[in-house]
Amino acid sequence: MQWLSRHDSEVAQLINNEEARINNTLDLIAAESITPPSVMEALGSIFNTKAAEGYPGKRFHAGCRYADALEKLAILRGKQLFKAEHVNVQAHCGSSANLAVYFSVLQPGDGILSMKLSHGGHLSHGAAASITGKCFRFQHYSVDPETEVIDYEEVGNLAQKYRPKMIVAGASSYARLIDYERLARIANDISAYLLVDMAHIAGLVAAGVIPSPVPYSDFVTFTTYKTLMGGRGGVIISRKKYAKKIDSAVFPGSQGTPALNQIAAKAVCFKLAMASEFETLQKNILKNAACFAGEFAKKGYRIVSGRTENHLVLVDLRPWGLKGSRAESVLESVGIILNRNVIPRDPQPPSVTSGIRIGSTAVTARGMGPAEVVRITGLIDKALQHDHRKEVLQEVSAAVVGLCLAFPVYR
Ligand code: DSN
Repeated sequence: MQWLSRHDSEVAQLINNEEARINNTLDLIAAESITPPSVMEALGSIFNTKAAEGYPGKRFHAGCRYADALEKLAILRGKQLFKAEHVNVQAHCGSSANLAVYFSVLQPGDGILSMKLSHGGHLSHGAAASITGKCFRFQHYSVDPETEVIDYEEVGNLAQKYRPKMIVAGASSYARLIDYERLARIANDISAYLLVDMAHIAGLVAAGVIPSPVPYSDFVTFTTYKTLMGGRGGVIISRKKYAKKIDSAVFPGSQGTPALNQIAAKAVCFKLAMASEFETLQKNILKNAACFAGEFAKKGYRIVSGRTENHLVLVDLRPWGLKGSRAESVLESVGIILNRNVIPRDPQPPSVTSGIRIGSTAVTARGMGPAEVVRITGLIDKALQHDHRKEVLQEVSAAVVGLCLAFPVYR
């Protein structure tokens, strides 16, 4: 940061502080990962300068020779990686990607069926507070009260009852695989579109370690910074027949000039995801998540839906009489960073919650394996069970620092 430290020492200091925080804490936030340095170089590159409204070969600004080549490269790699017919790399984030999909083929006021936010869905799947919920008429499906797995029968019944124009699958706190084939059949029966938001699991899908929604879906959206481990940004995949509608819904429909630095980062991220090391990493993310679930269960916590099949574990703290908000703050005080999370049919409000969400991506990327997962779960349990004993919390903090030193973020 040779320029920044000279021009703005305050911001430079905050960046240094954040780097130290990341190095010295354990990141278990399921929506985070470790951004590769090559991706950060692309994000901070000269492509920040370029205005390039439009698409390669059809821009509203001159000087787009390299911008065009870059965007074409990102699209090509995205298509190869996900075996996609059409890819739009201009969406700024996951929510803008979803908004563009809704507006590409629907009219304001049309019906959409998606997963309930409190059962694992996402704000941009029609929450009342989101613009998506204000523009379209959403109905929501749930998870089964017993199994806590998506109630596909309910999805079918709601689809027949409300005849939505689109069904949305994908979630931000759902630990099980989704039966895309079944959802596609339900959508097909009512001539609805199927959108799968695979933001959380895009890396696992890219590596082929869990099934891909692409063959079954009209549209697939994702972000590049969760399990895919790129920088921040959104991507839309669609069947070729919707390519024009998707591109127009992004630009000029809902965005202006694309962020070419982000597009450069997406191209790098797609290339990194094609490497064999990435597949190994994603397999280890799955193994570590399964290990977290097993360890928490052994210690008497309840695992929502009984297990995990992806990178995250939703832990019900009620068997120990604990609340998510308290757990989140106690754990942050000892250097373990995660988020409180509502569990299905949670008696507590989102500001409190009965659960925590554990993601295995960042610790796996640091090189940690099952032995460290066992250790981390033990430390979490110790901190939560003795949250008023200063000396115990100090002991846990010291152990966290030891683990962080042994597994540096950037080796
Ligand atoms: N979707 C939010 C989450 O899952 O935490 C942030 O990306």
